[in-house]
Amino acid sequence: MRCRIVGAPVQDGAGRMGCEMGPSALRTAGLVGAIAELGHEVVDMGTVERAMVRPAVHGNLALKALPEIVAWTEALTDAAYRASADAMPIFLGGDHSISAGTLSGIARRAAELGRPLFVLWLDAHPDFHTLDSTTSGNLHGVPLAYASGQPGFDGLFPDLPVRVDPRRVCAFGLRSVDPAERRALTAAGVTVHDMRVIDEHGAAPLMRDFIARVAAEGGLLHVSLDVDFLDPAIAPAVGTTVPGGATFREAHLVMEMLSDSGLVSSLDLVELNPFLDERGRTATLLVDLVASLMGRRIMDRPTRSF
Ligand code: B3U
Ligand code: MN
Ligand code: MN
Repeated sequence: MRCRIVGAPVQDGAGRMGCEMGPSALRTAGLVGAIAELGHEVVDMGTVERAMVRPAVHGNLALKALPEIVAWTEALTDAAYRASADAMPIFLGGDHSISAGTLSGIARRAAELGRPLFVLWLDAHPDFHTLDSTTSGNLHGVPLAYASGQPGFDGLFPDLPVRVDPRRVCAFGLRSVDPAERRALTAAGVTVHDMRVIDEHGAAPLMRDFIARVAAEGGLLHVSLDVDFLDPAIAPAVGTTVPGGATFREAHLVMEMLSDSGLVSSLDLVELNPFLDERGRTATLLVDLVASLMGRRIMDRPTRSF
């Protein structure tokens, strides 16, 4: 596999500062080496620069840093489209607002390749607010709604070249969903495997079904991994901790199953706030999860052969 590392040091979409340091922490934790060690070709493409900021106004006065996030989305859409030309891009956030751009660029690429794009959204939150429905005003709460063509972004966010079909999105690990998001997720047809569902059925059968669906349609799969998908006890370096997250073993299993599938074509690593970390343990865990996704195994065989 060919990988491209793309730094996206965005922090204006989160409620507190620090995600800007995410790409540095992931590099310091050895991301590039961990991927190369598994036999992949990996090139660190460096850091995306924000586009020029233009004034942007919206009636929702709670919105924070709208012109900045619009400018980042513009730059990241372009970067994601280019980086996905002949390789698997790994985007280092940065808060989750980066996915407005990464998804939009990847969706354009998938459409050009004539492949349906599926999205696995690993997160405590669905990030399915519109500019009108968000009450916190933090724009890391809107990227999935924007990229899947929900209304109200027109004329402010960049025009979407191609939208992500929300019926091909699986939100996995949710446990903090606002009422407006709940309604919109259902109306849009997003598959929601919230923590209740995961507890009842187990992560493995749910993942197996989703992977089978992607494979059956010959799809590409974009994985968006928010640090708060993980339980805060194992991943403290995030501004929005929500108890009851994925365990170490669940998270690695998800990554290993994705690896076995061979379907993952792009990845976001988002919301790492190194200022809140404990001696780099969250950054290190993320690197280990990426290694599992890229083929690191306990024994030298895929689990599915048993
Ligand atoms: N839904 C809330 C909380 C939130 C969303 N994403 C994160 N937090 N990381 C909001 O602010 O929109
Ligand atoms: Mn998120
Ligand atoms: Mn989250």
